[in-house]
Amino acid sequence: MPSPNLRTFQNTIDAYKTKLAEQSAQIQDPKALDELRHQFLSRKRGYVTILLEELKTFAPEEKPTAGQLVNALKNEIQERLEALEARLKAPAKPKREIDLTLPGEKRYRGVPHPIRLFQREIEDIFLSMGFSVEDGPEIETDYYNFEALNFPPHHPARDDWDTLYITDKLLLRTHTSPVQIRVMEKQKPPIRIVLPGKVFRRDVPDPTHLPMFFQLEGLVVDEGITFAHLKGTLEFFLKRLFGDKIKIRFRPSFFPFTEPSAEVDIECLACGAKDPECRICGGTGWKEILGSGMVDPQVFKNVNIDPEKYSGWAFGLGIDRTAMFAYGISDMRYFFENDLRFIRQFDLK
Ligand code: 2NL
Repeated sequence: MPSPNLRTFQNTIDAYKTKLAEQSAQIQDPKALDELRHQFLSRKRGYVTILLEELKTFAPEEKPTAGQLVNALKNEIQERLEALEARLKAPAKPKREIDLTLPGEKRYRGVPHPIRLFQREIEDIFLSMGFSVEDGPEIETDYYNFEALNFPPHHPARDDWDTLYITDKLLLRTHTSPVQIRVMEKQKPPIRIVLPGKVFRRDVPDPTHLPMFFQLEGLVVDEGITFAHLKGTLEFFLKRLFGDKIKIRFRPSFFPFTEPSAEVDIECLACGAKDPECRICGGTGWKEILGSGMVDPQVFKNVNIDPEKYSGWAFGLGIDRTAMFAYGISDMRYFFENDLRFIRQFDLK
């Protein structure tokens, strides 16, 4: 049985512990912490010193127990003081007053590239006419890029489509036409497709040429397809893209894979066909927008479509070139300089 003296001693120590916990919770600054330390640990009048004095009043057999009680208290005080000190030293979290009436921080979320936007505009017009959008490889074989399209090996017509060869037989496609061949090999008429994609030519960059650009080709194959379908569809397309009032003309031309062939011009939007010195149309008042024609029977034979039964037409346009004209951009290289001040102007949604 502990003596009444030891029990009182124990109660006093418990009371100090409670006091320590209560006071620690209130400490906000180093000065208050010093006062707390002084109160508990001061050599002269600190609580621990007083308790150690009291030890003398215990009988020898109770002294070790009483001493352990004081030591435990002393350790607890020291631990708490250290923790408080660490807390006060830790950098204070900056208090940020939030003003809910301020407008939010706008995050820049990125926009589709202008060429992609323009490509989608074109795709949407053809999708609305029942065309579908197809895709194919950018590295092609000589067969798909040239031979199947009626360019025999060493034919001078290949000079206009000079490109980068990977091996003798593999090259970077010079047009999206190889995809049309691939589609016609797999899918029999009726065919109504458009194919957008990257194409490559051995060109030195200047305001109107880049060694890589974007092309979009279209192809329609079915029984009874005539030049009238070509003309009507392309006129509808150009009016949707440039407005109902746009003037359009068809000019005879040549492509190895179409016969007859036609180039399509629209009136110059830069000068309204009024400036004889116009830098965009060269004073002609017309701007070439696309090439087109009736698919050459030889191309149909190459993909096992019977040219006696089926006929079709195709067209091709440069997406970047047309976007330059539509948006009034003077240099094609702006598209690929990645200057966000340029890129961001086009996403108006
Ligand atoms: C242009 C001219 C053109 C075609 C592309 C084509 C494809 C097949 C068969 C027949 Cl598989 N034709 N494509 C036809 C005429 C013109 O592109 O100036 N492109 C930028």
